[in-house]
Formats: sequence, C-alpha cells, structure tokens
Amino acid sequence: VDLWSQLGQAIEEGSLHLEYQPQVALASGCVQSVEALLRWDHPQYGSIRPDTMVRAAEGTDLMPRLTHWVFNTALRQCAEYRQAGLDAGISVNFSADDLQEREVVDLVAQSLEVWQVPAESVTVELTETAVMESHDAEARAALHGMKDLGLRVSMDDFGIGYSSMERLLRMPLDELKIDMTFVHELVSSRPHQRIVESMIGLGQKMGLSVVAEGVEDQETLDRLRALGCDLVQGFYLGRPARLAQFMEQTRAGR
Ligand code: G
Ligand code: G
Ligand code: NA
Ligand code: MN
Repeated sequence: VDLWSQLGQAIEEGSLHLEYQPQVALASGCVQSVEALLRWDHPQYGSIRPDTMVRAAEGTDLMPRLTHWVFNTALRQCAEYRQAGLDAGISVNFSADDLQEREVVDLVAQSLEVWQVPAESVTVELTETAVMESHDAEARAALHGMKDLGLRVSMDDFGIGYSSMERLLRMPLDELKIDMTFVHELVSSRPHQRIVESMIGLGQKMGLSVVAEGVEDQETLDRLRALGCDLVQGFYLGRPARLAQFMEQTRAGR
C-alpha cells in the first residue's frame, strides 16, 4: 500500500483528527496545558499510529503539510476551549524533520496570529532525538525562531535515547518530560524512584518545569507530588479524547 499518498489525501480531505490529553499542575490541580495527539482512523487499516504517519511523511513535502495541519488545528481548538473558559495552554509535538524546514517559524507565527493564542501558552514538544539532531545551524535557527516568538520548548521522552547534559545546557528549553517508562516503575522500584527524583532535581535546578507522563494510578501521583514534580499527565488524570469529549471530561473534573 502507498501509505504516503493516502496520508496526503487524508490531509486534503480532513480525515485526520487530534486528541487532547490534560497536563495538570500538582500545586494547583489545574489543567495547565493540553497535549495534542495526532490520530488517523483509516477506513481499512484501523487506527494508524502517529509515529507511522511521521515516518511515512519524513523526508518528503508531506511532513511540513502534516505539521502545519497539526499545529493550525491544535491552535484553532485551543482557542475554542479557552473561549469556553478553560484557561490552559497547548502542547504540540514536532519531529526532527520539522526543524529542518525553513518556513516552520513563519507557519507557526501565522497560526498564532490567526487564532490569537498567546505564544507563551504554546509549547513545542521535541524528542531527544530531534533535539540531538538540532545540532546543525538550520535546526538551531528554527528553535531560536520559535523561542523568539515566545513559544515554550519541551524535551519529550527525557531519559531514554540520547540524553546528554551538554545538550541540556545548550538547548533553549523550558520543560522536561520524564519518559513514562520511568514513571511506570516509580512505585515498584527503588532505583527507578531515585532516578526520577534525580531527573526532577536536575530539571528544576536548570530552571525547567518538569512533567511526568504516563501516570496511571493514585499511588504514582502521590509519589510524584512527594518528589516535588511540577506537572503530571497520564490515563489517571485523563485519557486522550476528541475535543468535545475532552471539554466535557475537563468540565466534569473541575
Ligand atoms: O499518541 P501516541 O501514544 O500514539 O503517540 C505516539 C508518539 O507519536 C508519541 O511519541 C508522540 O509524541 C508522537 N506524536 C503524536 N502526535 C504527533 C504529532 O502531531 N506530530 C508528531 N511529530 N509526533 C506526534
Ligand atoms: O511520546 P509522547 O509523550 O508524545 O507520547 C504520548 C503517548 O502516550 C500518547 O500516545 C498517549 O496516548 C500515551 N499515553 C498518555 N498517557 C498514558 C498513560 O498513562 N499510560 C500509557 N501507557 N500511555 C499513555
Ligand atoms: Na509528546
Ligand atoms: Mn513522551
């Protein structure tokens, strides 16, 4: 099958959608930001994972189109829930490829302008791999361009892959997201607990806000609170859901 051409068609036809998952501040209990997650319910193959879509698009002109669609849709829907009274930001995933695009900063600026979402309420989530590859001048310019617009930058999946302290020093980061593999073992394993505690300390000493993802139960939540983590995200706080259901759930939880 030519997933690539079907993905192109799906963008055209509007058959992709985003799901939203809350990131809750532990101190206040408020939803501080909302992660937008790309979804494609394919008529024949069922739900296709975002990584599969990104792999199909990367290296082609589909990638900037996909990212633009995601970013613009996320900001439009963010404007919608803010209008409805949910005072929360939006977190959008970018791939390594996105930082190679000359126009990415302009497209981001355009969407901010169109939907009137304040830049400081928008977080760009990058994986360590993306951040690692952002060594080259092009990617660094894109990252700094987004920072200059006022966006926040988050390092996703921290702790797996290519962490380097040197990179932490040199990237214009605002946030660290501790990978869920660490969070899942937090209650059952002392070594995991020590690692998570250290990651929280490291992030906070660097002046970053620290998010734990993959929180699935109360015990893990309590432990993260005791460790002073800033934000939590996971099925226990809210499953990814389409906008209408997300807004319904969030209203019910307030
Ligand atoms: O939502 P799910 O667990 O299937 O996400 C799997 C991976 O896909 C995660 O690493 C997530 O960051 C990534 N992802 C989700 N949505 C997007 C998107 O819109 N763009 C990019 N580049 N990655 C995404
Ligand atoms: O890599 P990234 O952090 O973007 O991946 C987010 C993915 O993790 C989403 O696809 C989302 O569906 C999934 N996810 C969110 N919360 C939980 C959770 O509590 N447990 C598990 N196993 N997955 C989660
Ligand atoms: Na993410
Ligand atoms: Mn992650």
